[in-house]
Amino acid sequence: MTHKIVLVTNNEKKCKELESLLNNPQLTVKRYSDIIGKTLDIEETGDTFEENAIIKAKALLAYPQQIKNCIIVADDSGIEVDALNKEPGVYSARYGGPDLDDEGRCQYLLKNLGNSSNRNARFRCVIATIINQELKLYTGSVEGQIAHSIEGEKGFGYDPIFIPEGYTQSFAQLDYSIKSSISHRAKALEKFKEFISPK
Ligand code: ITT
Repeated sequence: MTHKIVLVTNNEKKCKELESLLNNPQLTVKRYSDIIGKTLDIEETGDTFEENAIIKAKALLAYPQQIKNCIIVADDSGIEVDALNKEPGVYSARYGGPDLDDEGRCQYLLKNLGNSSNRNARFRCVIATIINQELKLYTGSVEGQIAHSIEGEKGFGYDPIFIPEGYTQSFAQLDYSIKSSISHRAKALEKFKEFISPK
């Protein structure tokens, strides 16, 4: 059976990753803005990735005609740094204020971490799906270390300062096939794909 999936995100690079990870002949993947004809400014008021993923997914329920027979998929994700009391966490997209871009947020995190010898960190992802009004959550995480400087140009967000466990280079340096097999998002989506299209 072919499923029609609607992705709820305004982050172009995250959207591309989701599309690539969901690449499967049984899935038709659409962007929510193409389905409802506009973008939404969804306020992420939750204290957890779970709450924010649910807020994003539920925002589309206001468009019942357009989303008829679709599976809604929303992603809330971020990076937790142990020596920064697990910050920025759910505030990853807003870390350091609204004027910073991805590179600025990486620099800000590196400055706050300083020369700390504890550089343990992890990316977390919660995928919220709604199928026929039924909400489900899928989680994934990947452990690693914060680099001492920005390294590499691939990916997005905090990829240039995150070195996944078992590697010596950042997600922004490593071949994308590595991130797409071990990332927080890949792990969460794997569970979702297994649910809708069991092998
Ligand atoms: P949407 O809410 O519209 O999906 P967003 O960018 O605001 O887009 P989040 O609220 O989930 O998304 O914030 C996640 C932030 O965490 C994102 O902006 C990145 O900076 C970071 N992040 C999440 N996944 C990442 C990844 O795979 N690689 C690098 N950084 C990531």
